[in-house]
Amino acid sequence: MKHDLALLGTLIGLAFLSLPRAACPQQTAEEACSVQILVPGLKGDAGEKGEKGAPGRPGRVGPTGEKGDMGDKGQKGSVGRHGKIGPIGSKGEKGDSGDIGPPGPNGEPGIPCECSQLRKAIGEMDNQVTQLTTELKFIKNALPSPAAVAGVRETDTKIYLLVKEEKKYVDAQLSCHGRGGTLGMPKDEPSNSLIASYITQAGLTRVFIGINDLEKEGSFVYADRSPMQTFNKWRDGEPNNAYDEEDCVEMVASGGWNDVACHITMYFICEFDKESV
Ligand SMILES: [Ca+2]
Ligand SMILES: [Ca+2]
Repeated sequence: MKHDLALLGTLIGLAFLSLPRAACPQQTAEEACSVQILVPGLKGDAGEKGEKGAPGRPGRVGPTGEKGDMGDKGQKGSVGRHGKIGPIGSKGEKGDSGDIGPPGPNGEPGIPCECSQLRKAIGEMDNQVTQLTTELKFIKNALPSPAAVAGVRETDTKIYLLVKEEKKYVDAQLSCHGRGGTLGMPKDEPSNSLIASYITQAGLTRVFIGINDLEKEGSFVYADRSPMQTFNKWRDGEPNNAYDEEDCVEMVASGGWNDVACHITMYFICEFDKESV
């Protein structure tokens, strides 16, 4: 509407200026020309249709729409690649025992023997071993040394036993032999001293030792028949073969030797090799 009014005002102004002054020379301009100015011109013909305009600018972004309905489920995909090997799991519980297997084949036939007698002998030996083991255990635990218990003396190679039974020389030698040894044979100073102290500690004054000249007068040998060497411990004036009957030898508490009659009786010393015990 505003455009239309402005267009109308412009048209009116153009019409007023274009009027010729000669059309009303006798009258004033205001009286003669005001009637004609008020008449509008004829409407022109319609113009040709204009060309199509350029596209308009894009509109503003609209508001977020409502959530649509869930679509249909898609098809199952193909199998994926193998994953990495996982860590080792904890140990499982022990399973149940399996069934008992079938019996094995028969063994080879045994060798015939006097089994009943052997079993009896073995049983007796077992009992003895048990008893000895018990006694030895007691001895080891309760006492300072086996030697002290048994009342013996020992060196690196020998064991000496003082037997407190009064016997003649020959019987004494048999007694020692029955025990696995001989009458004591002092063949050097250490062994002689040991036997002497043994006698002293036992409170004795004399014992038979393994020396004699039974086979040949004046030719003394040891109980193992070995000849006497340079070592000896004869007391002063001995051997004297008194009464022509002294063919055996005693040791007194001091360690000295004296030839005496073989038929008298006294305690005696036995000697054992450790290797043969
Ligand atoms: Ca003699
Ligand atoms: Ca004598």
